[in-house]
Amino acid sequence: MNENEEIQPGRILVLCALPYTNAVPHIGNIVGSHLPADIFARYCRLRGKETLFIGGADENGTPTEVATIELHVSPKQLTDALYLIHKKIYNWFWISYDNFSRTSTSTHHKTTQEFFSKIYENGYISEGVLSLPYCEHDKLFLPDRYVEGTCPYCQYSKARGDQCEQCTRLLDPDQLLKPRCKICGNTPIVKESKHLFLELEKLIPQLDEWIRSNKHWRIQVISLALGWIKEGLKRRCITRDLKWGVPVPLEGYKEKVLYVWFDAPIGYLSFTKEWAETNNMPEEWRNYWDLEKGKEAKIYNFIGKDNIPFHTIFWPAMIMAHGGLKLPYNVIGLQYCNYEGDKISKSRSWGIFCEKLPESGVDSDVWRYYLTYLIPETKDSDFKWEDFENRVNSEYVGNIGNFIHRTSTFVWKYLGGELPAVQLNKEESIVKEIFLTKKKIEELLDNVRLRDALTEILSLSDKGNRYFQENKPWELIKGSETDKEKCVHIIYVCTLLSISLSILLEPFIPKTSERILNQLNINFQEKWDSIGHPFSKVKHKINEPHVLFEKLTKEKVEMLKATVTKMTPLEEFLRKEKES
Ligand code: B3M
Ligand code: ZN
Repeated sequence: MNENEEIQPGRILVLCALPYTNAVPHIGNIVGSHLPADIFARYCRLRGKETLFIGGADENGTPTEVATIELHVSPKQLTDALYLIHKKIYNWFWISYDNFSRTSTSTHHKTTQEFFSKIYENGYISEGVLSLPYCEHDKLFLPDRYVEGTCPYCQYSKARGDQCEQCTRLLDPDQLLKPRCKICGNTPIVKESKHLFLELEKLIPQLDEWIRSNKHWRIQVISLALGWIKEGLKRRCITRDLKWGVPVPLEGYKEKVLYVWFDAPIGYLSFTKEWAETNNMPEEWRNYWDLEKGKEAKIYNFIGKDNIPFHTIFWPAMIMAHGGLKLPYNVIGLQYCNYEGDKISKSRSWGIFCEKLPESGVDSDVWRYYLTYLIPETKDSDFKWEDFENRVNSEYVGNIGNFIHRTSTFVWKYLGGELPAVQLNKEESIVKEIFLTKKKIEELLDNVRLRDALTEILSLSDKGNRYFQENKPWELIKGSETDKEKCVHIIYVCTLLSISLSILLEPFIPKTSERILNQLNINFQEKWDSIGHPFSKVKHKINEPHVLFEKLTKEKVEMLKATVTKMTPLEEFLRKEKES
């Protein structure tokens, strides 16, 4: 990424990939999109930007239908139950969505159908007949995810009809070698069906130019995108022989629905519209999406690497075909997060599954802290229990927690909870460090380099601990008047540093940041700009300090391991849902 990228004036729209609600989220889903998107959105708000953070459930298409066939429930029953579970988990993690909606809402259906009609009128949709895999046993056309087989490019044997998970290439079901029906395993026959296609070829020059112009994108995202263009884009089928989804608003196709990857990205737009309507500003969405009204706005997409082709080619092509709407400014394609050295897998129950986290007795910020290190920004990452325990105990509690706690308890115990206003020397090295770190963090976060930013904060806190240790305020307080004065000065600086740290940490551990500021009795209007500046002109009283950072004991970790690595079968959720 371009190192000189700086957040400019104008609105920011942060979009997180819409999770399929056909399963409960695991830790990889949090680390791979919701958490990084949230950290970035919180940072933008802190910087005083008008920021909107949008997400929602991707409820349509074969992923949902496959799950319902296996579970013997209707798509509505399944998605209703899972929507609530997803929402509860993101709330628990303090993922600060302004709107977390679902693709089954009427606004979404309406927006999608209008979008389709516009592209159709603009001449980017053509008709064709497809020879599709049809399962005679299940009496069903088998589009995308119903068919599995061998990838013609990389020979991966479990490629899906829409995409190969191994080489990430987009596929059509008829390209698969040795196709099988996902439901019964039989070899499908081929049957003809009329379908609609998005004319991607027409947009190649425009797409190519646009991708190349995005110099600030991560290199792996650009090269993947350009690679697909080089391979040649073919028109892509956008209708499916399914019942669950957004009906195609065109004569002759009304029995079919739109392809899930056609309607899902439109969710970004429809959920923004919904947010605007709910807040009684029905036109406000234009300030983010409209080419004219939203000129200054920037759209950031946070997605997993398998979603890169859809967000750098397919969705941008839809936007181009539609006209009048803004393209993403940055597509942050994240790699995968593994669990103890192996790919997270629901079928093998390998990973950390989020449904039990809220009741696990460990604060969400503890998870957020560690998970930030696992955000797979440039390469795959790996959750390891030992690393989790070490980082939490030595860094989160031992470094940051220790500094903040020793400072506030000192104020409380030795200074009666009060700090007089102090003449601050900006040249003092530790004060200079605060400003330097703030500047570095701005640079990093403007460029969405989240992990490095957290490391910088940690290093500032480390300097704070050393400053405290070297100046020995606990000795000074017992000394002469001059010593006492020096002690007050040092503790004032440490309090200033505590405040600065908690503001810098806000995007990462928002709940704890709030608690620290409450404890220190700080209530700034412009938090970010206050960093490093004297926090009081008169005597300042803090509130009684409580322990905000607690070490993880071995027993606690064992207990966690025993609960959160077990996946609750979906049947159980659906049963509970019915009972309540
Ligand atoms: N639901 C894929 C996924 O969950 C898909 C993302 C849609 S973003 C518009 O990985
Ligand atoms: Zn079958």
